Amino acid sequence: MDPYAAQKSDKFSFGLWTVGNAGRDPFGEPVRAVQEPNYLVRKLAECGAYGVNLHDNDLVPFGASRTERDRIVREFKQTLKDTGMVVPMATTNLFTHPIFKDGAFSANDPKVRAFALQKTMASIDLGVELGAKIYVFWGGREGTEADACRDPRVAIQRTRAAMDFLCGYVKDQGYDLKFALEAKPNEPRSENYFPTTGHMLHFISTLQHHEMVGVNPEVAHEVMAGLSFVHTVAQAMEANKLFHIDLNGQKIGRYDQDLRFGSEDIKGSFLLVRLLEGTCGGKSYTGPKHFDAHAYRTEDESGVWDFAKGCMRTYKLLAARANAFDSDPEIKALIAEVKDAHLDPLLNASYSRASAQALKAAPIDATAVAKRGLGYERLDQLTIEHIMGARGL
Ligand code: DIG
Ligand code: MN
Ligand code: MN
Repeated sequence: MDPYAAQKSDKFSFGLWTVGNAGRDPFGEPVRAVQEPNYLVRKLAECGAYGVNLHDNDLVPFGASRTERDRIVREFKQTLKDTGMVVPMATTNLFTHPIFKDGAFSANDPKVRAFALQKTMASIDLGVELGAKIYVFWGGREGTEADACRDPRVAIQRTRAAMDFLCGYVKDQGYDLKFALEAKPNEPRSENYFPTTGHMLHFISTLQHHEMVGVNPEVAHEVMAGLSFVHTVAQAMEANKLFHIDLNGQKIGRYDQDLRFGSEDIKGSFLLVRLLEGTCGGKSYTGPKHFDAHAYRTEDESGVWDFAKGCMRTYKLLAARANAFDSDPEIKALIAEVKDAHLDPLLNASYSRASAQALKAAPIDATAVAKRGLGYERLDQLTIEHIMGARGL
């Protein structure tokens, strides 16, 4: 039995649009057949996946009648039942139809903003009907080219109004659903509002129902912004706002590549899995591990399933190495908390005049402290050796 084969208990999920990606890009036509959603679900189940995510129109074509929509949903529910797959997350496609060419919630035309709310409410109904507990908002076209087209503050206010309204809708419907906001710095718009997860974390704090809203950080999107994805996720976890996550690979300084997880920046991927699995101490992430990625355009259908299995297998390989890493006595010694019996009580207590006086008077020999080596070269060399299998497993 392959110890790194995916199991449902791993909670790996894929969007229909990921393994269903037909290979179209801005410079070329599709290279693969468009697969039917029920077929994709069955194949994902065979690969050991736990869940499948979807935009409304990944399953129900834009403009479908209610009867057609209900037939499609009925068949899809049967496939979920037959395969034991679940729908952990749903989202709205607010970027393909030309009506969204100037954005959705932040668009200048009130008809567009109203249509976006209408479409999102129907899509939330669909997601809840399929069992989704998380609802993602990726503002793909919420942005600008001609930046004078609207005051960015108005875009923020319109988005806040939409979020507050939709949270109100979820509460009014009595849905057990949380929102997860996904940031991206640009593409397809020249500049996107709320470009990073950090911007989203602040924005959430300004919402009427902020308690039901978290983030869905994506590796590629934070890397596009030149940021550390591990630090992004750590801040979201520390704020108890990591409601979902989009895992993939990305080379820095390029368009949104949505590559197979772990195929780029193996050390960053290792440190991310270590953080999510909690082997480094602290709370682990227990939500669905979603791969928002797709196979290279060079691949046929068998390459798509190589891609899907590769995402999950790499995650499990890195999780095993993270366990070995944090069980390694030398690592433990290198990263052990530095203790100081006199200063710790002062540093860990909240402010008091006494502690301020004591800190002012504390005898600290700056020259001696500055001479102390931290051992990080050894630590990082051992990190590389664990990742390369030269140490640990
Ligand atoms: C792209 O990174 C976005 C869309 O695919 C979707 O809205 C969201 C959900 O993972 N990610
Ligand atoms: Mn992406
Ligand atoms: Mn994504």
